Amino acid sequence: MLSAESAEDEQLWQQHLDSSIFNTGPVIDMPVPASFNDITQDPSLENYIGWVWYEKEVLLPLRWLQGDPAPRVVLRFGSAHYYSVVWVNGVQVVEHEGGHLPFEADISSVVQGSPDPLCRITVALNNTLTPHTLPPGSIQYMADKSRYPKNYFVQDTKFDFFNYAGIHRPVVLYTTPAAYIDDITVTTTSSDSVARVQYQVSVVGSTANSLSLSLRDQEGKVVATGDGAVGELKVLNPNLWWPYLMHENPGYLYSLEVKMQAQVGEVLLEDVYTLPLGIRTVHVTSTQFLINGRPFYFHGVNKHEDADIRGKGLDWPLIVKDFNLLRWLGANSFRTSHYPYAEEIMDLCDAYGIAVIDESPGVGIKLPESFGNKSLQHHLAVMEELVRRDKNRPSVVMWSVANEPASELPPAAHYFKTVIAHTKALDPSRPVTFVTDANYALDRGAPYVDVICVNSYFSWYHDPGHLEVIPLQLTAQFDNWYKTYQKPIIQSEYGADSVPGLHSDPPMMFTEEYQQAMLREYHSVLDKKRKEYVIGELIWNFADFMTNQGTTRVLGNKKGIFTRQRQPKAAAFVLRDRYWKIANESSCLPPVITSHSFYLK
Ligand code: GCB
Repeated sequence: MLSAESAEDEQLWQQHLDSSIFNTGPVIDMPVPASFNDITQDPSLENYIGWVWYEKEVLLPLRWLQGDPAPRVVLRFGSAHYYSVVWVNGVQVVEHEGGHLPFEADISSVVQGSPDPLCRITVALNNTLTPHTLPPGSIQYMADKSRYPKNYFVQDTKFDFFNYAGIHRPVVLYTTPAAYIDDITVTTTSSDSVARVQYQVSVVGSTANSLSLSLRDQEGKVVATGDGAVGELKVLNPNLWWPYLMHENPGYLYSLEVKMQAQVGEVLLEDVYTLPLGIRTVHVTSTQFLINGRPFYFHGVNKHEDADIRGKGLDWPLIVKDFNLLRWLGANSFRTSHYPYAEEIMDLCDAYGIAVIDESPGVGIKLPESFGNKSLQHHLAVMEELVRRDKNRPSVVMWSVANEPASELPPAAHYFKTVIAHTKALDPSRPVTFVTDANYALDRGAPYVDVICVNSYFSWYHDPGHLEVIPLQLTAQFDNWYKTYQKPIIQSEYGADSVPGLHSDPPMMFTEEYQQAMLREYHSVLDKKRKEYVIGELIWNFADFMTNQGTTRVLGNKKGIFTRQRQPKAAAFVLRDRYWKIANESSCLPPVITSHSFYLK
């Protein structure tokens, strides 16, 4: 990887493309996937803002380059932060705005033109955020020469996590036939003894094609078949997809095998795609969230993609550890605060039955310019990418379009009305929310959402140190929102920082005891309100995470109930007792099971 001074340096750009970047300047080894920030000892790379370049040479199998018709060769990025331009053998193949979501390029014409199987992939990434990106940001130039060096600038953002950048998720090369299955959409409905799976398949590269579908259960038995691009499969006595702790066999997934045959010239092409499929329904009433017709209470967490060294880079051991911790905790859900998580994480949510509130990267939308048409159009495009990626996932039970925007600004009403309506049009099968700060008494997004998600930090940012105000203030918060909108409410964030190993009794801020005491105060109110219209509680945060440096952050945000290295703080045990207790009360499993034996089962 090599960093360039500025995008204007066209000569340098051309040199990077004409031959390997090894010929153009100093280059360092950079792992993929990973954030580049914490890989070296160089503080200027840690806080680097601007262009970085990656290069990789690969040898393609010869059979990818030949044939009549030759296969379609695709280069796919799981995500890269934030603005990416990609070249293959010096030819630009794709550009993409925004991190957290995949993008790909058909590179067939580039690689098949040359007899040489060597393929040089060059990527230029820029992590600069503007008022129109998601998340938004702005560059502040410090012109005062008596206080700052020449050309000094900082990236200003209004969100509370370190702005890691790099190629964060796997990059793969794959092939399809020249005619291929481009997209599948499924939705499911069910009654007690029969489920219906509506499907829609789109094929690219041929109009003369036939499609056949078969649905297999976990034993491999075919339980329904269909054909054509649009249709319905009927499943008798279905095994429904249930969230973790709501059923003894949560996360039941069928496999939908879609087979396409297409005549292209003289050749019959075949493409097969297998989609994991969960059968479940989601409904919202004025007081409840129903999964498969049963009331569902979110007892879960907010997370971040964040870890030592790799930053936001995908890390399988960490992912699996986190799911083990979630299940240890008795958590049945999480919110992908504050951006879409890796597909690998979402796959495990589907398989383990962890319900997900799938959040867009609409975090820190605070500047007035960020509510204009340019930003709005980008937000709509990002929702399209997110829905296209995650629409078939049973674990995704709700979309969240944003976190704590400055919704007190007048243009916020039109902005969020449009984003929410667009999301509902893209996916009428799921509720949509928008996460608000409890202080925004006048919330311009709330009239359009299905569920109110509210964040509050009583006794922390407000009345710091005064745990005794929580019952009154939290009760008022719930009553006010419910009275105004008559919609179910999730406490989508609450929390307190604790530095592991710091103790005091009586509890004082930043100690483990204070974090525990704050939880207990919140829980006493939540226990009353969950009998009425509160449908969930998500702790802020699952684990400590890195932020920008600041006077309120001690090596990052310490509101985790686990440390950044995934060791439990005292609060984790409070939450664990509570979540197992709630699970045992509300589950359809026999009520005799105690939390511990339930866990060991
Ligand atoms: C919030 C934000 C979250 C922060 C958290 C905090 O309201 O949604 O991103 O990290 O508060 O700890 O300040």
